[in-house]
Amino acid sequence: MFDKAKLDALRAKYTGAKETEIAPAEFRKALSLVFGENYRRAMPFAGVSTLLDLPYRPEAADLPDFGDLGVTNRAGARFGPRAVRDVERIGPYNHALGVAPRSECKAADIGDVPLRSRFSLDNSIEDIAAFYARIHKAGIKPISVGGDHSITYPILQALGHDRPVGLVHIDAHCDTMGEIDGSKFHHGGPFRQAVLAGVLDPERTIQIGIRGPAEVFWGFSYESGMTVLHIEDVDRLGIAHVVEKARSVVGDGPTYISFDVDGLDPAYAPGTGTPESGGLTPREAQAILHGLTGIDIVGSDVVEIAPRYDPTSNTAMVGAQMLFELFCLTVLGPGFKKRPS
Ligand SMILES: [Mn+2]
Repeated sequence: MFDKAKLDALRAKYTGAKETEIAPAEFRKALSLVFGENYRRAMPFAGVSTLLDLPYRPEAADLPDFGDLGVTNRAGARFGPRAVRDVERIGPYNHALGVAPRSECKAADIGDVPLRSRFSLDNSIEDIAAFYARIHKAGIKPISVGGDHSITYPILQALGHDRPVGLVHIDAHCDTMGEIDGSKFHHGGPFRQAVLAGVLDPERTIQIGIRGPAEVFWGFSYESGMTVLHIEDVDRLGIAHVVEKARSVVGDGPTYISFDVDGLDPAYAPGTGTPESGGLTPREAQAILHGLTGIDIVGSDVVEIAPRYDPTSNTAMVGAQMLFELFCLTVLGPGFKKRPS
């Protein structure tokens, strides 16, 4: 039978109370983000959509989205950022990592990278590199939404300029191909270009979830010394050992995380340009990311969300969730300068 004294105590505590005052201490920061200064909860369906509901501050550095001139097959990733901005109710608190990242840092949606021409991939690569060079110089750790995977090369050009970075790369594809149709810039080759440019350390690079028929193009991964975990390796090792392997490959140095949604099985993320059956589940991907807490993340991205191939919008939702996980990992990294309170 329900105890009367216990009921009275619950009534005394909860009647007319503000969640921000009575919740367990670890939730209070997150709750104050939810309720704001006036103790009014914002309506998730109202207002202007931004990435992870962050304030929109394009003037802050002039987080980005992009075109999809670099795709080899189905286009549409240019609509990825808009679809991710439309996703509501991700965060603010991450139970697995015990953090509400927005209360640990200054973060904003800084808008889209201004591109000179929608028709020139080469110009766009230069524009992205210049944009991220400014961000990097300002000490900002960018978390980006593509766009197709060709964006990651110019981002790495900027972030790896001073010293090559390490990489945790979740994807169905190694993306270390060479030229196609006379262009070395495309979504199948950013990591070859980044190694050749001296901005990515292949010995500190791990690629996870690899599968599909394009394997014959990825010899560069092996020859340069990258660690390649095919989906069968993930099954064989189990997630805990995948995490252990990833941590030992990237070590303590500066590390970038690149998350292609096609690393996930198309059952969960069909809205992408080059889907491959037999992929990771979102839970496996989250478990891998959660295992990376404490590594020194200098930047990250979620790419290849092409919403038009997914009328359910699940791809954008799972992409936004991964973006949130990356945001949490970023503020839990050793190189992160927490906001003075
Ligand atoms: Mn891919």
